[in-house]
Amino acid sequence: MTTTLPSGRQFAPDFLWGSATASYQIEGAAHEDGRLPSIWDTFSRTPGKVLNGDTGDVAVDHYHRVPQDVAIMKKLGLQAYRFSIAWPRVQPTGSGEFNKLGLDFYVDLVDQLLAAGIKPVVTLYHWDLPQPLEDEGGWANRETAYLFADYARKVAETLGDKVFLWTTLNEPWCSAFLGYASGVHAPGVMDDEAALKAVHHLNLAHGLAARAIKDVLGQDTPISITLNTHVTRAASDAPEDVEAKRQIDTIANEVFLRPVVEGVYPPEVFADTAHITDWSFVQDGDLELIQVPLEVLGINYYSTGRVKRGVAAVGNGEPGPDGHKSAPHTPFVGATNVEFLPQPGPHTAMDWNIEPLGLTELLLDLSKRYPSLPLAITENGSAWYDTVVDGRVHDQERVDYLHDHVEAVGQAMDAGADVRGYFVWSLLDNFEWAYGYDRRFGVVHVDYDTQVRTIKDSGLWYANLVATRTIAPSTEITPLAD
Ligand code: IFM
Repeated sequence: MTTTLPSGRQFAPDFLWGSATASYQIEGAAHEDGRLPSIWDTFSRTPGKVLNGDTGDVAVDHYHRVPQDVAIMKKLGLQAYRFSIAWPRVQPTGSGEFNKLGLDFYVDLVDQLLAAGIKPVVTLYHWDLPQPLEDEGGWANRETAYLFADYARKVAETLGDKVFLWTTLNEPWCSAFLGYASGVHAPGVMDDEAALKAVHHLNLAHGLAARAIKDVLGQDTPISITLNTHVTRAASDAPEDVEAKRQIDTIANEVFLRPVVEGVYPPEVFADTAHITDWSFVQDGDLELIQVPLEVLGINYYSTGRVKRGVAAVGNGEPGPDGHKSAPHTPFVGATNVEFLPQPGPHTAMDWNIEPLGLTELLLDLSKRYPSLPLAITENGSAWYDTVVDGRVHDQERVDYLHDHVEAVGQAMDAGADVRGYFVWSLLDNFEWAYGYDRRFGVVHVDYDTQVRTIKDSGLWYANLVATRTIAPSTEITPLAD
């Protein structure tokens, strides 16, 4: 791949540059200091669920390497670090007692970040639900939303105003539909009604947690949620293809966006899913609780999708709009007879198509719909099969990808989108869920045998972007000063 968009753009000094990770993907120490299993510990141990039988037991050992990893962030010049808190580390069974050692780990991480001049951006839930809660029905059980708010309250009391931005949930679409409909993510359930209940209980959990945090830290406390808002196009202008796209938009985007931002469910979702449920699990007053003013809406963007009206109600095994291959049991619940078409290349190692201007389109669409809601790119990046050669990782494809996507953000801002920051996914190579350690997303390479970290060319290029606020040509890789 080469770049397709121009270089040279300069960003304003108040635009925030960071990187992102998630607890189960990097921490390891799965059985230490009181942490108990999450649904991902269980799922990854279930034969056939994760490539090569990989687990997050050790991951990239971040739990034992915080000083080293914060030093790398400082060397890269990062202004902010988005990480998630492992619920089963701070409240091992998901209810009742909290674990001081688990909480201390995050207090220490936040203190080290602040000492390095890096703003902590906390995500409270990035998919590692305590297993005992799943045993009671997980996100299909309303009680999980209330327990999540208790946990959020405790974390807010513990970390206080040291946190720059609180994000309740990461990509609830994945939690609900990959977890409970297609079953390709933990907990591996395939039950469409459970998935729709999970949607509502995740939305409710967001609202209750946001209110708990504000209750503890004050009404002005900055709150966000991160959505992997899908960019889907209709294969043609034919009404049936346009309707196929509408169905995907509804179940992938609108069921989260509309309650969270507007306090309503899209009416179409009730008709689309009437054969599955009557939505009686939505109780009076829930939508008021879900809608909480957001400081910023977090957007994770990787690729695009294209759909047409098909003949089958199941996925076709091709990459879907967020890049996840559609499973035999579709995660797009209620979008009956919709077929995802293969997207033209280039593709990353995940087989996800690369289309930077899809990001421009998404940001503009959201900012037109919600002009007073600022946006941030909370994840963007690409996976490749990187190798270290003579102490360097020449990941030119990733540099090209970042170059074009950062420029795509700039183009959206030129056209009026209010975008406040960009977080590259990911800081470190890590456990990529059902793909295990096979594909690498980091701008820092990790040798999984020795845990040695090597800043890739993409990390060097990104450090230059952060330092200069200017998009250098992707061929310009400037070494870091020691
Ligand atoms: O690794 C994931 C991350 O946990 C959530 N967003 C997508 C990334 C790449 O698949």
